[in-house]
Amino acid sequence: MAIDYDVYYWPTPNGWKVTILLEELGAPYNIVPINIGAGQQFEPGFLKIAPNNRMPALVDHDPMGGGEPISIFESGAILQYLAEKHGRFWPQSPREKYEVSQWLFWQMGGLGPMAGQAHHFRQYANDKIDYAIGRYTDEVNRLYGVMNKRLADREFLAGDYSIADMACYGWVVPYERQGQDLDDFPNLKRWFETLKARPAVQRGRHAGADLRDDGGTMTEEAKKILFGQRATA
Ligand SMILES: N[C@@H](CCC(=O)N[C@@H](CS)C(=O)NCC(=O)O)C(=O)O
Repeated sequence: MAIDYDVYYWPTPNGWKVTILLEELGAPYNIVPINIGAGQQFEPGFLKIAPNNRMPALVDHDPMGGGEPISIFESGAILQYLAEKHGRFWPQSPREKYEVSQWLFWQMGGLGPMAGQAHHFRQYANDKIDYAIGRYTDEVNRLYGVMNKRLADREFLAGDYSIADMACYGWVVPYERQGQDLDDFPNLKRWFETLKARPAVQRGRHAGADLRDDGGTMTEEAKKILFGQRATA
């Protein structure tokens, strides 16, 4: 059977979203490794499909609507595309559709970027700047609180289990690195354990784990590639 999907990927929270969804869908995929610590996100072939030099990106060789292969960057858009194409994990009636969308965008615009900055200032920055560490640790704490309240009277973030849950999960996995304690957020902890127990989530979360041999640390060389990027001509 031909494999429709190429996932341009490195095993990080934004990458896991896509592999978790594909695993949940039972849709076979090829991983095209984009080693961001080695600068592969700047290769011209990749920039053609992902002009923001960030992974993940998806190429669908059997696209919705037919025709030439479709390429998509931005993990939220990839989740929407796959969920819509397969008709799962993103109900399309207006009320339910936008209930999921708002939590998906909340992750894309809030939890992901803030937790990313928390990782940056807490782990990666060579200068440990108290103000920046406090700012992003507090903001992640606030966002965890938002999820915790939301989950007080429901199992999932937006109706049934959906792409909104899949998008958020990977960003809660490294909660300790974000300076958070899940015992402070019992509803969030229960949700986290529910997702963690799903075999597809486990497979997606560990997809391509063998690509990384750095044990989650970052070399000085990788830092030079990843940090201090400016506009190119
Ligand atoms: N909003 C983007 C963010 C993607 C993103 O930040 N990817 C990181 C890894 S998690 C990356 O590719 N970084 C490469 C770089 O900084 O050059 C998405 O969700 O797809």
